[in-house]
Amino acid sequence: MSHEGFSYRFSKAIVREPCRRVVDGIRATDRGAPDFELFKAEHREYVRSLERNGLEVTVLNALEEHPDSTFIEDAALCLPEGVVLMRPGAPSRTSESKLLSAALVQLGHEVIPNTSGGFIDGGDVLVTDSVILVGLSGRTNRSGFEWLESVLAKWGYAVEAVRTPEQVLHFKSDCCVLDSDSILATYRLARAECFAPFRVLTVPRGEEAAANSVRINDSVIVPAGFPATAELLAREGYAVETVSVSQAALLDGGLSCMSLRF
Ligand code: CIR
Repeated sequence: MSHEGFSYRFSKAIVREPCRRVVDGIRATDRGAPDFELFKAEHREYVRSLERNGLEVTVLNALEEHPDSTFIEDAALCLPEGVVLMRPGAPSRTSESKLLSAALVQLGHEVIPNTSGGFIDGGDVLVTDSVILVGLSGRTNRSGFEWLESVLAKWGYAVEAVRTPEQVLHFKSDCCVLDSDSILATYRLARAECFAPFRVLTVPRGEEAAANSVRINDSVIVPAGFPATAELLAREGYAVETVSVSQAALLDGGLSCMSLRF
């Protein structure tokens, strides 16, 4: 059940090592394949920044047959009541949640299997302190949403379906929680008016990718290379850290998708 800070105060995280085949990961626009060694180095830095911010991080082995499996957030949703398996909407990613499930059970987590006939990606699920927003997208459909809603309703969560703008991969590609009352979002998402009771800080134009930041305990981790967003957040009183995700970005991935936080 939610409480102040529920959506950004964490003590643990699970990440998955990028595999060699990460270079074959899905991308909407081909701007070149990521460099495997650089991807790994950036991933290590990412893990360090989670640790610096107080998280105990479990690093799962790379899954060689699953190029996108380092984007672990799409395969599950971690809540205090249990881990809810997602059903990723990209055909090449559907089996990731089953493989993750086995690892989570080994780690002692209560895992709720996905029995939905639809699709739902964790990247479309924004957990805030007061409501869980689910962006319908190219990866998450109405029946995937309705299934998640029914699971979360049993635990007392308010869940709402919203729309992910067409050109955006996942709802959280374009927004993140800053605190109990505030969201960071792109103009195109803020315009969709799905954040009604929240204060919305909009990412300066040209820095849209910086909306995929993550608040972790006392810091907001922002992707490197977006100085206007970092400055905006610092001016608003947030402690900002930057981490480079240049290689994940080539596969439309960002900071939030590379960990499960709880
Ligand atoms: C994909 O297209 O599924 C991956 N290449 C990137 C997934 C990024 N995940 C996320 O935004 N939650």
